[in-house]
Amino acid sequence: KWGLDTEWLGNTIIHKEQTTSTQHIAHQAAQNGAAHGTIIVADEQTQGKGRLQRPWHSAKNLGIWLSIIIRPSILPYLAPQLTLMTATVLADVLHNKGIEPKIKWPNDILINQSKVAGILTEMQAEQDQIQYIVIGIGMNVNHKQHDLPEDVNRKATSLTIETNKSWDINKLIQDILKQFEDTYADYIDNGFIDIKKNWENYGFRIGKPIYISTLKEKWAGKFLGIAEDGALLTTDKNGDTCKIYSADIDWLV
Ligand code: BT5
Repeated sequence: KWGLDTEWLGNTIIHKEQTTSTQHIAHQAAQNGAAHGTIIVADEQTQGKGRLQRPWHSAKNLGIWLSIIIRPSILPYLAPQLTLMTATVLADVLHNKGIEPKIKWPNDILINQSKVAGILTEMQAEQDQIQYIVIGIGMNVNHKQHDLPEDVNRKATSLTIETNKSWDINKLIQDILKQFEDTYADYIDNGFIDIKKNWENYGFRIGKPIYISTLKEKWAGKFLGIAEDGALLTTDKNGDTCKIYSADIDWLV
């Protein structure tokens, strides 16, 4: 049915017409032993989620609401690299279709400065061993403006709004999973180096001023790039270089 062109990714696909969140189903499946490469995909989510329990708007049949279970043998502290890797996967797929996406650290894909997709990476680890990671991908595809949420931190958009045509969601899923499998193979074989380079081609605001908000504070810094481990490299309040692992960034437009 799905017509995938992959070797291991999506060998098991759990499809739900409607579910709370594909992340939720993925955690359950992974805890019950679901294989590396299992995919959960929904036509509609009633409780789609972003980072920090924020809601993710997931309208019926209009977008890609998908979670991937992987079981990599990497150290847990490197898991944020997989968010950045997935962002390059989505950016490459869109780029290959003639769209010019940007990646906003850590997990947003933008087209014309509006958010078209987001990534949510969740990990289950014990000490230095990863049990599994769930990578959630949400992409607005065939939404018209009125199908999108308005109470969003950054203006939302969809592929249809940006390109004035409708898209085949199944084909996009095929392309994303193929690109994910290829990029993941490179990551496992060669580490983060190629991905970092590719990320920096798409990275939004590199070299420019940004606002950084962590749970504790907010300040203005300069976006210096990303570190080998996937952290954000920026300047702190004293102008010294620092590494940030978890934050939201923004900028003046
Ligand atoms: C994200 O979080 O961007 C991660 C989104 C991951 C969604 C996928 S869908 C499949 C899987 N199952 C799930 O339940 N989740 C994953 P974050 O950076 O925290 O951004 C969340 C913010 O984006 C919200 O607070 C809104 O402001 C905004 N937002 C919500 N829905 C949106 C949408 N459809 N398009 C654009 N922006 C949206």
